[in-house]
Amino acid sequence: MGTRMRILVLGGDGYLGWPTALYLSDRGHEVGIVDNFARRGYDHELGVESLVPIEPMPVRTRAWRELTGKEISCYVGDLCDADFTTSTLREFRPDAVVHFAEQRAAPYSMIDRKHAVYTQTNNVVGTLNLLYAIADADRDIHLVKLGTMGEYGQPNIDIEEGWIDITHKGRTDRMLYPKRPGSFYHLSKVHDSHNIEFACRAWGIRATDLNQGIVYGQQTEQTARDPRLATRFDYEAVFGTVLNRFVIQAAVGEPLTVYGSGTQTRGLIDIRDTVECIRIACENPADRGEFRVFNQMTQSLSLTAIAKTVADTYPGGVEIVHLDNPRVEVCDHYYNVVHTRLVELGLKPHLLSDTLIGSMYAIVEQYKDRVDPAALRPYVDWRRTSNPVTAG
Ligand code: NAD
Ligand code: USQ
Repeated sequence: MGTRMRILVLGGDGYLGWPTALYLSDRGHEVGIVDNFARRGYDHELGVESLVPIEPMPVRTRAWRELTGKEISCYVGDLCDADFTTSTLREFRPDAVVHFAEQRAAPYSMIDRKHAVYTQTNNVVGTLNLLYAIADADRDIHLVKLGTMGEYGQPNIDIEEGWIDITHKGRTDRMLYPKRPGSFYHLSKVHDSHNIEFACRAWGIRATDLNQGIVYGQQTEQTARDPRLATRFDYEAVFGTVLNRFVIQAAVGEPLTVYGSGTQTRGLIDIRDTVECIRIACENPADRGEFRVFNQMTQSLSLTAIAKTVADTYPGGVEIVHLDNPRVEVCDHYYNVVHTRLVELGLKPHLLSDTLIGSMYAIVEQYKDRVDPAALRPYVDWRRTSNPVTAG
């Protein structure tokens, strides 16, 4: 390993933040976690829970200490509280801050006005407070921010890594790649990207925006060491993401719910690659004043191809249904994404395989009694300005 770094993981209680904190700690870095446990609150609000039970943070960190002798310090608070954010940075003195701490479900942001406003306030204000905290505490701190492939939408030209050279009326400039996202959640990430790029120019901050595709899988080498270290596994229609949902639907004998034609294509990434991408980004910081963008995905697949892959690997019969699409999204479109920069820095991708899907079936089998079939049905319709908060 190279230099031991101090890394603060914001949103470290979440699906990706927790495995990332363990991975970085395992690699010898000094890790701290920040979270306000909002995600556990959304479960309560929606009347759902993770398929795999998750332990409270003190139990998680104690288990990690027992198994490895390593400490992970935890700061409980809200990034929207500027004093908390600045004082936490001053106290922990990170070399890098990994920022996962946002409301991340597109359907949650589309429930109604209140949820859209909450999502954009939480995400944009939290990130803005963080930018001020870095500028005031130490401008050398490298911000590693989780963005999303959905910022770009599905343009009819190749998607570059954040920046594009445009020639217009005979003049050329390097500009941020144009964005056309598909929900108020995805829009919050676009607003963040613009704010971060400006902070890099204004204050000389160093930042990496990771435009990540849809993550699948539930275990990493570290979370698998003890059930107390498990991360969440969402399957319901608001927080459950497509591949994870399809695996769980297949395993409990429910049809796989493809929205619309299924010709929509998305970028995907295995959770084991997510944690490695974060390590790579932290250990290879952006330059002072640089706003660097990596497209953090390893392969593109249509929804139909994802459903077929899952159905083909399940030993029993699996039905695939096409539901009226509750979202407003383009179905037939061009999709060609450049995603070479993380590979150039050493990422060796795990592509979607039968073995991985098989190991996910084993996890579902263990907890399938916890699945509430009613929670699988989508009920947030993009065309309405008011939707129910819970299924049923
Ligand atoms: P998650 O909801 O499981 O985790 C986010 C964590 O942030 C939660 O523990 C939550 O309590 C915390 N949080 C939210 N707002 C906060 C605030 N204001 N202050 C402090 N803590 C706060 O989400 P996830 O799936 O782990 O995703 C993490 C990040 O990665 C998100 O930014 C998301 O947009 C991005 N991302 C996720 C995926 C995916 O497929 N899961 C794909 C691409 C990008
Ligand atoms: N979909 C189905 N059936 C389902 C669920 C979803 O067909 O049962 C479709 C959706 O219509 C959409 C696609 O699958 O076309 C992806 O939906 P999703 O819920 O898996 O993912 P999305 O809403 O895009 O959001 C997720 C994460 C978000 C992250 C994003 C990465 O929740 O935090 O930013 O993936 S990306 O898609 O690249 O923007």
